[in-house]
Amino acid sequence: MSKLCLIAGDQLNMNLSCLQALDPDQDHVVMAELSNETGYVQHHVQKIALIFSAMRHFADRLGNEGYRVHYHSFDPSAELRTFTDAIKACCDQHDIDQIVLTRPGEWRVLDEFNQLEDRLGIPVQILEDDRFLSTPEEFADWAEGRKTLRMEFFYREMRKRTGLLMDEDDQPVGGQWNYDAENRKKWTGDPESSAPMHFQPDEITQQVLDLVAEHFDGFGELEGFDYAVTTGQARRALSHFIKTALPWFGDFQDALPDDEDYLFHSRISAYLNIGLLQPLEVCQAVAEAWQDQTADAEIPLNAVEGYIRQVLGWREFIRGIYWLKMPEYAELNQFDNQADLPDWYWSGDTDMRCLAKAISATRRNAYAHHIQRLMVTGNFALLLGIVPKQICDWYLAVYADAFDWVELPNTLGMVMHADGGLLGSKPYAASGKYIQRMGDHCKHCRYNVQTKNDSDSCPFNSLYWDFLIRHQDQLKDNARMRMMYRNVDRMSDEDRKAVLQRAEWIKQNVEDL
Ligand code: DLZ
Repeated sequence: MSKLCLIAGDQLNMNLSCLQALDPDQDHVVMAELSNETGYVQHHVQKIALIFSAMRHFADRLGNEGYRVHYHSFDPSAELRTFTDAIKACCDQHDIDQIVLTRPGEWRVLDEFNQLEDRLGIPVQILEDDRFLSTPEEFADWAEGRKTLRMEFFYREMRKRTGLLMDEDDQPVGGQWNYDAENRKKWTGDPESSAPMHFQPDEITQQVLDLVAEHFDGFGELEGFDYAVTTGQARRALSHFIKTALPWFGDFQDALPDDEDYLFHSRISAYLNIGLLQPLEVCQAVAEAWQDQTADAEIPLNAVEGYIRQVLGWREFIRGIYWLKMPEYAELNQFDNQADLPDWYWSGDTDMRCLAKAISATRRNAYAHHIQRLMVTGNFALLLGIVPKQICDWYLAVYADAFDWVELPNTLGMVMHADGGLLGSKPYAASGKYIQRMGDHCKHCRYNVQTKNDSDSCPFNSLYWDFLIRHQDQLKDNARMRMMYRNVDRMSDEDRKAVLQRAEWIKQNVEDL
């Protein structure tokens, strides 16, 4: 009699709770490359390659450490398509008396796991995913009785709980919890940008790249794949980021330069989200580098705090919201959006320079940084009024780090404000002026960012006013929107009419922008 555990493609960590519950000498591990998982959205081909290669490397490591691993390589014609099929195949061949799983990253999969016991007639235990620093239950306790859920307060609790960036009197180091106000500088080329560490594909990765090229023709470019695929490599990528980019990460975190894919961003999120790195080790490495000043230049506190806030605060907060509110959360559509996702979100074929650049970088790298996601592709989707499900599926597909628990609240809540403000206190709606302020896309764009009603006006501009006017009833009493609505009130009737007309034209001709 023995146990079986299944390790999904985003659970690749030796400390995973279900692995800890196994006796390697007699129990079984199942891993499977599955058409059901490659097919629920049109994943970026590099995302599939990353997951398959990291899974294969992880399975090898488990094998070397004495585990009995049953690994199913991708076969498009295989009857084995789902997690349930893979588990059942192992149960049919071995005398399994218990199935042990770790909470998956998606409600859909948890639902599948919850049905296993009835389907297979074998007891199933679902353990907490302790790669995270807080559990859904702890988050629910924290959220209980609060009128609004704000990341900042949750983050402070997490700082206290972990002791990260806290002084000996249990106060935040430097006297402030949050240094975000210092993190909004425009970048003009100095200091030189730093690229994330590249990894040359090894034999396993090359086999995966060949397989993906043969069987998948979805979104993005496979050429240039250079992700880390093992924990060892991911740790080197983290050290490289700390040494070469962390000192400037904070200052230029929101910058939007025209020709930089990464600037000082780390590209660590994919490694965290598939399990190659653990959030605590990332935060501790960053905090220690600041304490010991081990980078190429002085690491300021705003950079360190900003980075740790993303991992310890935002990432955990987002996951808490996901498990607190699913499955109803996925259906929310506060603004009753009806517009379809323009086709050029897939091709990048638009004259709007900021969007074309963000999408072409996404096609090349399966990555865009957070301001491209929030204020460029996201902002346009919000202003245009794209159906939340369509834009959420797009984000889930195109980024290597996108899994439902992280992508859905970020897109539906933060980007689209479709949860009515549960997650963010106001919609992140902005005109082209914001994009102009943060970078130099507008200089190279055929649209004029200075105007809003002309035939060559930046589409963000008229759509921005149109968005404010359309949703006035819902948003005008929001304290953080008052200034915007004062500007709406100041508009002449003529101006208002012209802006709405131009916005309507844009909506009718969105595929041709
Ligand atoms: C995203 C993904 C893909 C593309 N392929 C697989 C796969 O073949 N096998 C697997 O175990 N996991 C894969 N994943 C990750 C799963 O979709 C992910 O585990 C669930 O969405 C839960 O987060």
